[in-house]
Amino acid sequence: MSDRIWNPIEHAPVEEIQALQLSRLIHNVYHVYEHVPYYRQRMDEAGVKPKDIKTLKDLAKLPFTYKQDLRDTYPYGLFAVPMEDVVELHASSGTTGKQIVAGYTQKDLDIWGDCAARAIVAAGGGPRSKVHVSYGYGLFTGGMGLHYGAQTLGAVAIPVSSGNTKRQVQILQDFESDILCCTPSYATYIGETLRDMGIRPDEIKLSAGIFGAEPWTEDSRRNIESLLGIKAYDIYGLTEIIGPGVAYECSQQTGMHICEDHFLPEIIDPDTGEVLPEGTPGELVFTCITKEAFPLLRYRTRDIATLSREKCGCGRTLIKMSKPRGRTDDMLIIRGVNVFPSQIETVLFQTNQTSPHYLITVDRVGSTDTLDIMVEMTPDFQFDAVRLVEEKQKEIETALQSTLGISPKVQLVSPKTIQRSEGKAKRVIDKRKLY
Ligand code: DLL
Repeated sequence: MSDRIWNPIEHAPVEEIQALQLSRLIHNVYHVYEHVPYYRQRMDEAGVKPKDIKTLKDLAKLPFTYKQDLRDTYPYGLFAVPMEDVVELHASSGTTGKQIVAGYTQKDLDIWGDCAARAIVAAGGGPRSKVHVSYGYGLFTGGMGLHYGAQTLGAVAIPVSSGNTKRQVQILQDFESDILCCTPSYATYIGETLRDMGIRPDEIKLSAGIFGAEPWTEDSRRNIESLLGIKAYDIYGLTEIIGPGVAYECSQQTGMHICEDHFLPEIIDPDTGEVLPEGTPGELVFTCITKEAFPLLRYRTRDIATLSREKCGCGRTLIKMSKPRGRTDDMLIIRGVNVFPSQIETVLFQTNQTSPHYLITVDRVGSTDTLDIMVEMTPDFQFDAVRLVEEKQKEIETALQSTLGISPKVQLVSPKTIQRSEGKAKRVIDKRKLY
């Protein structure tokens, strides 16, 4: 049986979607060329004019846009409409350098609301839902994005924002919210707080959660589902493209449908820039084909994923992306070996008596990289039995060594030692970058 959908485009034949994409792409390439001097110059340098874009394949002729381009034109240099048409700004801080500023016209906000509404409906929501939004409000796009989604649907948006976790639980109980939106790490924290407060999942009315803004594993999904007694759905997005709702998960929970009627996806080889065939992992690149204020062309996200047009059991025809495996810049290279934090998380979930809370520290001693992992244990773990502690440490080190191909040093710590996150979790300290 097909899922309920919000926008008929979600079920449209692929040819119809592609025809729409082409006409929108052509229109937006002209819009950008005519209104953004920076893009005009880049396209002129690349020897490509708007009239050269005749098919979807011609997209590959356009130059890429990099995060650095956004920094070089900070704050408004890539806006394609006069400031009087901009009605909202958002920004993402990032860890280094200037922040990225994104502008929206009213039409852009309407598109955003529509995309986020699709995500809420895909998670089983509708006009009667009460959507508890614990993503941060402010310049971060998480709060406002899901808020607009809920209101577009005619549902109730509850703008709780993040923080004050006991109060979150109280509001969940009293307001009888049925959909929770926050990062997966905050969902875990809220679930643990519920448990610590002695409240059973069936004592709250939540049925689903829409979690994204950071990578999370299938084990983490199962953990959140059991802590909160809900079905947990993934949602993807980035400030530069629109915010949450670029892609969202359906009942099948096997990847996220991209709102490709607004954002054209490509997968490229991050080293050569070559477009890769469907199913091959590579860097996700997006082109905005309907946005007015800040329409990026071929934006390099640095997220690693795959695309698939395989028929989806939910009935949607929109192309799917896999869960991003993490950003190319999240990948740690330790002693020449590529390591993603999610690989460490998977091992910890497979080990008894460990919690999903960990902190990775990478450093360099002499010319050798070191990898230290602090792992929080569950309350039933007996720290006073020295032999048990040593055995457990060894067990985790061996499992990590066989998964990662390098040997880490593991330190076990007692419950609640590692700071919980109310937004995007910070699980890695790379001291090598500080030297
Ligand atoms: O994180 C937008 C967002 C808010 C998405 C709420 C989903 C929910 P930024 O702060 O600009 O925007 O960060 C964007 O976060 O390039 C990915 O690396 C990562 N990311 C976002 N969603 C997911 C996800 C928001 N579902 C960056 N899985 C992106 C893995 C994600 N990584």
